[in-house]
Amino acid sequence: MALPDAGTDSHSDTAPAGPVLLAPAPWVEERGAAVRITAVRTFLTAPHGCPHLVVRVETDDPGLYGLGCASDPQRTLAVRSVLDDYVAPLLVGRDPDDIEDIHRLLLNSGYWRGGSVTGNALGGVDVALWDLKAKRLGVPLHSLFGGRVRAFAEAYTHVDGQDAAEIADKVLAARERGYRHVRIQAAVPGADTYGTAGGGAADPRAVHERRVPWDSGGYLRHVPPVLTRVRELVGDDVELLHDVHERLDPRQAREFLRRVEDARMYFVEDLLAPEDAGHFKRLHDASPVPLAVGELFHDPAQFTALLAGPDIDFARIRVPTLGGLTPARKVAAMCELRGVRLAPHGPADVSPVAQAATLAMDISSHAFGVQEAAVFKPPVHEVYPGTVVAEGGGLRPNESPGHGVDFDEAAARRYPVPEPLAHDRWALLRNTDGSVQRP
Ligand code: GCO
Ligand code: MG
Repeated sequence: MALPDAGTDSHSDTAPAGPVLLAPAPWVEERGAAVRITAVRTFLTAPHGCPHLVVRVETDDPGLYGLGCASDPQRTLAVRSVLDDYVAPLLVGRDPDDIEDIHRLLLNSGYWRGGSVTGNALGGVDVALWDLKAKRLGVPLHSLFGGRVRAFAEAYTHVDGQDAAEIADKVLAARERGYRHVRIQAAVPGADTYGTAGGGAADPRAVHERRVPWDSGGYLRHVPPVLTRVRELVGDDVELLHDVHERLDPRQAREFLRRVEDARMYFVEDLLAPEDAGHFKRLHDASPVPLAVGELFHDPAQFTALLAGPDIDFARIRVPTLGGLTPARKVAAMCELRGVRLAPHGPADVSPVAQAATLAMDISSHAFGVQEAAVFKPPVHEVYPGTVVAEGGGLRPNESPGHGVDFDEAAARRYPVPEPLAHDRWALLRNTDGSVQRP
């Protein structure tokens, strides 16, 4: 028996005539709406290799649509189901202008709060609605957020290597390309180290077959002197960042900060896993090394807890996971008021649609610090016309209406998501004692 629509008494056997618009906005019922949402469509594609999930919110105004990104490489199909099976039916018939109302309604609709799957689904819709609103008004998205406060967003790129000399050479080469901020990842001999060739997420099956154990103690002994040596080799005319990727426990984290002080890092990212975030205050009070955290946060409350002190220096907001620009901009405003800077997440598993949306926030926020800037492979530019490319170490938003990035469905079909989805890559590492390593 089909479940009764929520618009009817679950004990009645008379189904409503057609789909019921649940909790309709009374102001829309009174005065109507210029346009209505007619469909929420999702598209899977992988032009860079990692899965992207694009959301397209369509309206009864032909040619007027908004694009969002709900890309979660670890749970792509689950996010797509939330969108297709739960969110889309709830949105059809609504006024796309009522972004805050829709965001709260979608949050409530799941009842049980949060989680990255819900976050990414809501994030995809939210960015699409902001894109739609700006397109309807004929303005670039940052104009809706108060306009520009900077000409470009400072960008950082990634380099990695087997030793300090190799890393330093790559840093200097990146500096030559105009980057003033460079993330450096050092391989730990015999370990699958995040962010280095073959380590971490690079090749999940190879990591699985290699069965190389992870040794946090080895990472703690090996990496700080490499970071310090890189600083000695490249000098102070470039900002150096490092991503610990949650590989240390609080005791090791405290020691790590002590050992990297002379590297004069711009920030050290994800020193702890979100589950250990309660230790950030003590670490932040004890060390001059700037701390960045947040790409794993799916609830703004995870940021507000750390901004109260503040116990961090940079908020690594991942716009899709946090639920879109609506919550992200609220965290950004709090960062501005608390003296914390933005360093939004943006590797290649965040599509150019989300990158452009994040850039609209960066360019219009006084809290902005630096933006992670993926270097996308050529097929990405074919699938996403308008993809923003870092120039001179900075990202400049398009001035076209909306976030300025489009989506070519035909091109997207030429880059299907590889099967099986590399969604299990973060579950493959075990510690030397055989326990699973928490990424
Ligand atoms: C970063 C991140 C990524 C994540 C990836 C997970 O700082 O760019 O740590 O590399 O690991 O986005 O899907
Ligand atoms: Mg990271």
